[in-house]
Parts: sequence; C-alpha cells; structure tokens
Amino acid sequence: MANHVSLTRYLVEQQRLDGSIPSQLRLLIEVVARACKSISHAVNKGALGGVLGASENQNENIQGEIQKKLDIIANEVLIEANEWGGHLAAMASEEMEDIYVVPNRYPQGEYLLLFDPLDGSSNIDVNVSIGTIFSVLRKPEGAAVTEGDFLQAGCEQVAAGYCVYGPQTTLVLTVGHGVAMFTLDREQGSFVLTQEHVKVPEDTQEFAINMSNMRHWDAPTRRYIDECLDGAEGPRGKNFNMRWIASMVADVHRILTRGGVFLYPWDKREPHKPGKLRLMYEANPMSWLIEQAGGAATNGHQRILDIAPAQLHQRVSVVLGSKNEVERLTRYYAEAAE
Ligand code: P6P
Repeated sequence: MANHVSLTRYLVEQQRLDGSIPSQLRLLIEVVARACKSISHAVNKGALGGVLGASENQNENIQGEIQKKLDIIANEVLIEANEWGGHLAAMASEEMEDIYVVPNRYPQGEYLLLFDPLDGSSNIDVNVSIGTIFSVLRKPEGAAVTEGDFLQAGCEQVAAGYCVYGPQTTLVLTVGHGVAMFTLDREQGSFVLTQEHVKVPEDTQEFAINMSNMRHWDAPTRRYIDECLDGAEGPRGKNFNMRWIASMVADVHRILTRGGVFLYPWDKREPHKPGKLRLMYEANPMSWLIEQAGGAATNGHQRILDIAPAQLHQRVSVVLGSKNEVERLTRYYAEAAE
C-alpha cells in the first residue's frame, strides 16, 4: 500500500479494516500531522525565521529547562491546531505545568492529547534533528476533565507517534496495528506513506547512551555497557557501535529503521529521580511504537507500558529497542536484585 498513499487514505483504510479509527480519532491524527507540518516549516527556517536561541525572558518550563523560542512556538501551534476541532477534551504538554482544558467556546471531544512539542531542543541551534512526540488517550467517562484523567498507563494509548524534523520530515504512527512512516512531500504539502509494517530486529550491535554519565550508573547498566565495549573478545563475542544524538526522536527513529538499543538509565546525579525522560509524553509513546514494531521497552524492572503513573510530569528510566538486548539488561537488573 506504500505507493503514494496519503495519511488520510491510510487512516480511512485502517478504519475499514477493523473500525479501530473512529472519525474523531482520524481527525485528531490529521490535525496533529498538520501542526507538525507547521512546526517543520518553522524549524526549517532556523536563523532566517528569527526562531533560534532561548525564549525572550529565558523562563524555565516545568522541567526546570530554559525554554527555546521554538519550544514555545511548537507548543502554541499544537494547542491552537487542536483546541477547536471537537475531538479533544484536554491537552498536556512538557512545556506546561497544568493541563489545558479545551475552552468552553469549543465542543469537547472524547480524547486526551499529550505531547512533547519539540523534543531534543538543545539540538535546535546546532541544526541537528529534533522532533514532536505525541500520545493519545481516551477521556474517562464522567464530568469535567481533570489532570487525574491523564494518569493512565501507556497500555491505554489509542494512538502514538512522533514527527522527526531532519533531512526529511517524517511522521511515524501507530494506532495499535503496527507502525507506519509518512514522509512530508513539500511540493504537495502532505504526508505520504513511505513504509508500513516497520520491524525492529531482535538483535543489534549498536547501543545509544550518554557515555559521559558512566561514573554515575548503577551496576547492571555498567555491566551491560562494559560487555558491549569488550567487543568480540568479551562475553558478547561481537563488536558494538555507539550512537548518541541527544534527541530521543532521532535515536528512536534510527532504532526503528535499523535496530539498536537506547538507554537513559537512573544515575547517581539525582538519585531521587527515577530517570531523566518523562513517562507520559516521551517514554510511553516511544515504547508503544517500539513494541508495535516487535521491540521491547522497560525501565530496567518492568514493561514501561504497564507503569501506573502517579504524576503528569513524572520521569522514568528507559531501555528500549531490539528485544534481545532489552531483555538482557532487564535480566541483569533482576540478577542484581537477587
Ligand atoms: P542528555 C532531550 O532533552 C532529551 O529529553 C531526549 O530527547 C534525549 O534523549 C535526552 O534528553 C538527552 O539527554 O543528558 O544526553 O543531554
């Protein structure tokens, strides 16, 4: 079906297959895709668009990170694109402390949208790939939407994906029946299906981790990476390559494209934090994509999609990618706990 099939046609045909994409969800995904197209145009302008660098007042987001101009632009684009359509009840964003309830002047829908509007934003000013990550949940039955309605495990997602702004702008999506990739055709101004039934090889010789944190890691992570570095002469009997783009969207896209294992583990720098990455709008959508492509995703101890969230912006350790590597590291954690 990958012969210049548009995103809309793909979603309509998925709906025909098994009714898994009600019209409101199809509209939601199409609106998010159009917002990503706008973000892509803003990112591509770079210095010419006056959008590089930190935000005017250098304010920090809920994560304690200085917001970039493009962080704020991307967040506003997603809010403005999605608030009026009648498909959403509320939104949550890495860039906003509280949820954003659809204003009363617009119809309320049955879905909740969560996003990291521009992940990897430290790479914006050095022209390295960044991206938008999104996750869709159903709004629980009941009265007015609250933050508690968002606190659902990742296995409750009904759609998840990201848009990577790199040499190509590519939207990667799952609605629970595998992973499909759509490349932005700038001449047509639309996303075109360029790959479906994406598969992550179960084995790999490529790991992604920020090695500068090595002295802060716990024993299982240290054991796993040391064995990779020992190469063919070591217990793994094969050599490993390393990549670290410091942009989760770019690292995950590489893993979905050619395999690999991505690690952002707990470390001693901030021992009270379970990890750096955020569960609800980074780890959950990326973990579902990876599992839908035949990979695995844990926090070292349990399946990420089974984690019951306690807070909207809570963090989590992440090990995801080629199934056999994720299972090996998760086994090392279990052995260390014995
Ligand atoms: P570090 C980007 O800020 C991000 O949230 C992920 O996209 C990325 O994988 C990670 O943080 C990079 O973290 O500590 O290597 O800069």
